[in-house]
Parts: sequence; C-alpha cells; structure tokens
Amino acid sequence: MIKEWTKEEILAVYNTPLMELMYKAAEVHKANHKVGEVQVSSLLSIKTGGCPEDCAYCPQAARYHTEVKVHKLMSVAEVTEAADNAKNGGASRMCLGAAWREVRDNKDFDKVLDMVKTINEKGLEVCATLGMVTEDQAKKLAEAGLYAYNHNLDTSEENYNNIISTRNYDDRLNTIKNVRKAGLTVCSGGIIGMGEAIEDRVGMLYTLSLLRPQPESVPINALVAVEGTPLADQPPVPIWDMVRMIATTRIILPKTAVRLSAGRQEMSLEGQALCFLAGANSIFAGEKLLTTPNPAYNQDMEMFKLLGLSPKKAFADKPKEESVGLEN
Ligand code: SAM
Ligand code: DTB
Ligand code: SF4
Repeated sequence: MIKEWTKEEILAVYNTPLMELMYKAAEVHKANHKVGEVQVSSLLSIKTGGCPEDCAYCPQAARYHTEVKVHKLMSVAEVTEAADNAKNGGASRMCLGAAWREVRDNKDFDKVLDMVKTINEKGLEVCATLGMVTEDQAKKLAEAGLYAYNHNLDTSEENYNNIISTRNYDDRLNTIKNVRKAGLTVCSGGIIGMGEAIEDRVGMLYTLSLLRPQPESVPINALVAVEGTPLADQPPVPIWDMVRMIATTRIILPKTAVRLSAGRQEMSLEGQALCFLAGANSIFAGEKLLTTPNPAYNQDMEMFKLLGLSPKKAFADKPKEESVGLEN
C-alpha cells in the first residue's frame, strides 16, 4: 500500500529539524535502495535554443536575450558519437533534450526516433525531454526503444503561472498521462530557488505523490540563474534547502530515483555528499547539462571514489526476461 500524504504532512516533513530529517531520509533510502549505488545519466541538447515558450528560468527561450546560440536538430551520427562517449564515461542512461514546446509529427521527430533506436541498441537506457507529446507520439517513442520520458512539473500548481504563461499545469499532467499510456517510465520533478514559497516546493511534491504509478525518477534542480532570463538575479540556493528538498522527496517517494540535477557545479563535495546521504541516488554527468556547465565525468568519478559510490548498471530495474541482450 502506498501511503497517501497530505500537504500538511509533507510540510511537516520538510520542516523537521535538519539532522533528524536527514537521518529519517537515510533510513528510508537504506530500506528501499542499495546504499552507495548512483544512477549516472548523461544529458545532451539535441536541439538548442529558439524555444517559443516563456519559462522564466530557461536560457533557451527565444524571447530572452541570453548567450545561448540556436542550433538545429543534431544529426543521428553526432548523437551516436556522444552516446559512445557517455557510455565510456560510465553513464547507463542518456537523456536527449530538445528546446521544443511540443513534438510535431515531422522529419525531425523521425530523426529523434532513429536516435532513440541507435542509442538503445548500444545498451544504454534512453530518456527524452522534448516538451508536450500526444499518446500516439509517446507510443512511437516507446516502440523505438525509449525507456523514460522527462517532463517536469517544475513548481506547484498555484505558482505555475508566475513562472510560465504559455502553457498550464494540466498540459504538463496530460503529457505525463500520455507517457504512462505508452508504457514508458516517468521522470518528473522541478526546480528550487525561483523565488517560490516552501509551500510551493511541498505542493509540487504533493502532486507528484498523487500520480499512479508514482514517477520512477524525480529530478530536483537548483536554479541555474542565467543572465538575460527573468530569474537572472535570484540568489543562489542554500545547500540546506537542497538537502531538505531531497530528503523530503526521498521520504515521500521511497521507491523513486531522486536525481540531484542542475546546480552541482556550484556545490562543494561536502554539500553533494549530504545530498547523497539524504537520499539522492542519481546525477547528470558530463561537462554540460543542456546549455550550462556541470562537473566533468572524471571529476565525478573521483567524487564517487572518495564517497564510496558506484554507478548503477543500465536496465537494472527492468524485469529479467525483457533485459536479455541489453546488458552493458
Ligand atoms: N522543452 C522541454 C520542456 O520544457 O519540457 C524539455 C527541455 S527543458 C530545458 C527541461 C527542464 O530543464 C525544465 O523543465 C526545467 O526543469 C529544467 N531547466 C531548464 N532551465 C533550467 C535552469 N536554468 N535551472 C534549472 N533547471 C532548468
Ligand atoms: C532536468 O530536470 N534537468 C535537466 C534535464 N531534466 C533535462 C536540465 C537542466 C538544465 C539546466 C539549464 C541548462 O543547462 O540549460
Ligand atoms: Fe522551452 Fe523547455 Fe526551456 Fe521552457 S524549459 S523555454 S519549453 S526549452
């Protein structure tokens, strides 16, 4: 039986004295996951910038003047090369990101399907984040071998309009539904440090906890404040907020992979270690996220050595018969 949390209960978890909160989260983590095992996902921006949406945090929105250069959809060959590098760097998952509002049924989508097929055949789990998708498009992605679809709620329903006006919360939830109908796993989380209230962080976790099945993975991003975006002047997220958010996510969603996502470049090793202790068990690796810097593979492998962490194998959560022939 999955516990049904109220917003008040989630808020109480979030506000637990820090040491007690971390201790509880570590206990839940240990009861549900292999301690020290971390999923390493590589991230590649296959189509960069020029996005018609107005997400206040995003350097890829066409309407803001940022340093991001628009780049049309990459070729399948370029993406294949990046997948080889990711695999050699120790990644078990590769996430393909496109600065699109939604997927259109055109040649570019066919190319993305080709990319998914090619990377899947290399034994990597493939994830995509391409904006809104219909059920039919999600099914095509699943048939091509996609493992997960990332579509973030980003914040609470109440705060959504303050951050994005070109789509609404229901649009997000609808895409997540379509992704589920296609049998894909769901990756959905959000960003802290956008000026939101604690209640908005809690509200987002509440909505995620109501999804059935609950998302297999939840990325927690610290805002990367980029010059030119409306959120450029937001103060950096205190590490303690990140630890609290990760610990709360771990307790509310015990089985989910909690991803310590954007913002690691600015974090100390000690800060990241506290996040792992609080239940984070996934990271994005590789020297770039989509458009902003991230620690390089070898830097992260040094951190893994120091903290006694090990990268999780691809398809470790898939039932045995389905994963035959897909071992690393
Ligand atoms: N365009 C698609 C969409 O919005 O769903 C996919 C790509 S979009 C860049 C994926 C996610 O990246 C966003 O939902 C947001 O959570 C995260 N993101 C974008 N810019 C960010 C920033 N400056 N700091 C932290 N996270 C960010
Ligand atoms: C997610 O939650 N975080 C990643 C991934 N999903 C696509 C993206 C972070 C982007 C950070 C800003 C950038 O590099 O452009
Ligand atoms: Fe476009 Fe996605 Fe960035 Fe929003 S978050 S502006 S939809 S790329």
